Amino acid sequence: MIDYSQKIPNNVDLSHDKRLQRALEKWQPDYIDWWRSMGPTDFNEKEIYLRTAVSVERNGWAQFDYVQMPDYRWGIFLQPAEAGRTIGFGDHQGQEAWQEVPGEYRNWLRRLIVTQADTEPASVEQQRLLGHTAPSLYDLRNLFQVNVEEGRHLWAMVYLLHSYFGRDGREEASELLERRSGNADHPRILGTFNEPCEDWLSFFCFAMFTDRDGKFQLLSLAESGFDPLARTCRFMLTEEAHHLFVGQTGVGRVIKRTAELLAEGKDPREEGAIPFEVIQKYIHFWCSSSNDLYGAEVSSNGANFFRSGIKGRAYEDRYEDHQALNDSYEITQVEGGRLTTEEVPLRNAMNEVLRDEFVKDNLKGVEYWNRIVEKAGLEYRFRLPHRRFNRSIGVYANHHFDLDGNIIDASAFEAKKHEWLPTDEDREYVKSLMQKVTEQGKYAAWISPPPKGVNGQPIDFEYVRL
Ligand code: BYC
Ligand code: FE
Ligand code: FE
Repeated sequence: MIDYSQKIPNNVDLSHDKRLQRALEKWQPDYIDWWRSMGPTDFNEKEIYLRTAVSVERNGWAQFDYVQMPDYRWGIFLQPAEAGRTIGFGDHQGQEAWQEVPGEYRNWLRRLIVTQADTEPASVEQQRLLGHTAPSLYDLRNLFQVNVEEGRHLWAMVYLLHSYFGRDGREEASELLERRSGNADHPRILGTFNEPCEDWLSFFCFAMFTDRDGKFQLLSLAESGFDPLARTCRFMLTEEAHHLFVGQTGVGRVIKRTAELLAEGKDPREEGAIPFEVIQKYIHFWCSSSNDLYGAEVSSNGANFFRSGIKGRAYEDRYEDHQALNDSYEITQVEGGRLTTEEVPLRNAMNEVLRDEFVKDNLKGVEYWNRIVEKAGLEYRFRLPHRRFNRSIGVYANHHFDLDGNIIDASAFEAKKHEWLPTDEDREYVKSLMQKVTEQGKYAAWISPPPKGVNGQPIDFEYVRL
């Protein structure tokens, strides 16, 4: 007999839940196969200094030790239940939170959970080759930490599918291991998760912007009236913070390296570093792609999710009115090639409300980057592209905009595109710098070392035993 509490750390009483055990017994080997074939290549036998969550207590969710990734103890954790929790928004506000899936919302809930779940393995697939070109052992370890935690996020969602959605939940759980990032015939569900992520500047931008979509989607699902989903997402957010840290400080360290060279009067290209303009183009690309992840500006799906109490707003308790029935939201539309504004009922603008929070949070990261540039005594400033720029989803999708959100025609966009988005040459240049550095305490020439190591360890610690 398998000792579940050892193999699968959990706070869902797995050792007494026969149904869940049976479902997981079938799914777990497929997951490991998927990890071995689609997860990080070639590092499965290496010892990595990783953090594992073994309980939800303060001292249990961050245990550090050397582990081989396939032996990582992917656990199932929910934030402890809050006695008497009620639904915080929408038409069911004030009613007792649901411990089982309400029949009338079953399909919507399943779709939201599957969409969330699908992003987790997708990101691992996107990042699978990066281990070969890591700029240091510290960064290599951070990559793998992110990867195993995205794996755990998949477990978290599969737990919900297995426990609450019966047979079709089990089928969805299998399909999560079958879709493939970037595969034309069987792609991942959301756009950004099919984009190649083949160099470390892309990885850092992904962790900055795309994982930040994760943060806000999780925050809004953490408000859900379906209590197991809310509690699952709350615990996932504790891990998400590290992913955002990797993204923001990763880009920051690339900027710092270039800034120091410029301050010494050197040409970054000659020193094997990445020019600011190229970094800025990567920011434009990943930020605009991640803007798409909030869906359409005007969305009846969004309204339904809110009305039914299954997906709220981030930080719902900061709002006074949890009904959102009396207010409207001004959406900028495109009509006859010009920008116009339209008032829509607030409930139909929930995707846009969440995107607002995302943009605000991104701006703090950009300010952090600009402090690095400023400290080096340089004039250059990084920026976000306007949310209308380079969109593939929503009301701006079939139009062209400049970085400030002004509408322009297709030829004007074509003429400027190479200044705004990474060109083939930019990508080739960045890729040419991606040579692995595996000596303890050494860092590639295009990135500055971190100010401190992981879990109080020094920056020249043996984070990966190669
Ligand atoms: N790409 O009403 P609309 C993370 C579809 S990231 C392709 O605008 P709705 C992580 C949409 O499905 C967080 N298709 O959208 C990060 C709909 O299709 P149908 C992920 C898209 O329904 C890094 C149609 O367009 N979490 O955790 O409000 C590493 C128009 O519908 C896209 C979630 O997404 C797109 N970008 O959907 C690892 C939370 N956007 O029905 C992990 C769960 C929209 O017409 N998902 N479509 O066929 C949701 O809350 C919602 O499904 C969405 C918006 C936010 C995606
Ligand atoms: Fe995740
Ligand atoms: Fe993440």
